[in-house]
Amino acid sequence: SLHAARSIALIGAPIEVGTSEPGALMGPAALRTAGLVRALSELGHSVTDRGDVAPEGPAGMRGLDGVAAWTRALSRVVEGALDAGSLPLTAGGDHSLSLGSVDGVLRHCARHGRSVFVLWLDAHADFNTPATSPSGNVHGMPLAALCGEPGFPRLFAEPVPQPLSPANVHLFGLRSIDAGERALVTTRRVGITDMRTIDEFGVVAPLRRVLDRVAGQGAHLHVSLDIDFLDPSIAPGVGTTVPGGATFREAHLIMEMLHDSGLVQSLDVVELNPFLDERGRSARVLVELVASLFGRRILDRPTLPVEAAPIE
Ligand code: 6HN
Ligand code: MN
Ligand code: MN
Ligand code: MN
Repeated sequence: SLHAARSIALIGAPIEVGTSEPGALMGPAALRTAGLVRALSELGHSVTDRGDVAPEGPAGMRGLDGVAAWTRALSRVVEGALDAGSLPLTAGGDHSLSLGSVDGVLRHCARHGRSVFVLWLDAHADFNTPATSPSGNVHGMPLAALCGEPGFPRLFAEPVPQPLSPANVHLFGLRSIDAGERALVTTRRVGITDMRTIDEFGVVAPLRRVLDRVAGQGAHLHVSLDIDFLDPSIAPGVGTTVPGGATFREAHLIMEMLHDSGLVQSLDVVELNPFLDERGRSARVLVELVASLFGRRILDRPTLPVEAAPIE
């Protein structure tokens, strides 16, 4: 393949205290059953399954206190994986797990004087605060907390040395946003490619712009893939389906472009709810997409320029 073999640390995060829909805690198990480790190993990567992380402190609490216990544990494991030269792949679990994974990335990168860029593939903005959230569910809030918005109780073990800059967050696939978070992402100047933009321009041009920016900054690229980014017709196993999502082809091409960029240094795969799935379809789609992000391709050659395309 185009890029060197990686050392990948698979980190299970069976967290569902950030959502009101039970079942996401089965996500890591379903991704393993769908062959995640095998798919990545077959591509030549060295994959270490670190098993499931356990929350630090009293478990089982819903809401922000319960999420804080997971955040601390996950941050430590993700930071440790990066320190060891591995690429952390955090498998959820609801999207509140990104508080921990991105916090670990921020701490690692702060020590290396490196900026962090987050690509958020999601139907939602996940930029609510406790004050704006219509549901109170923490999985709708991680980006606001990571960007240092006020109104959160203490979630992180220590204050983040370098909070995430909203200008270094890009929401891709957005099609459902609450009034309060819409105001917030606008004033904070968060980057956004919504579904309308994708309908008008496709995924290639907007994504290339984002990747050029990341490369220009020399930033660490963290990708957070919420399964509801995909259209529910191909991935029904999620509690927060929104019609009009990315097709398999669009998502697949995004993964191939991310791979070819060589920029991705950490990944979350979140919100898979196997209890709501149909015969493992959604878990299998996610494994397909992750394999493409890590170098699976149809032919072992780069895409040819149009004028060089083979003809019968
Ligand atoms: N997710 N905006 C809604 C809320 O409750 O704050 C939905 C959040 C969904 C969160 O999909 O990760
Ligand atoms: Mn590093
Ligand atoms: Mn999300
Ligand atoms: Mn979502």
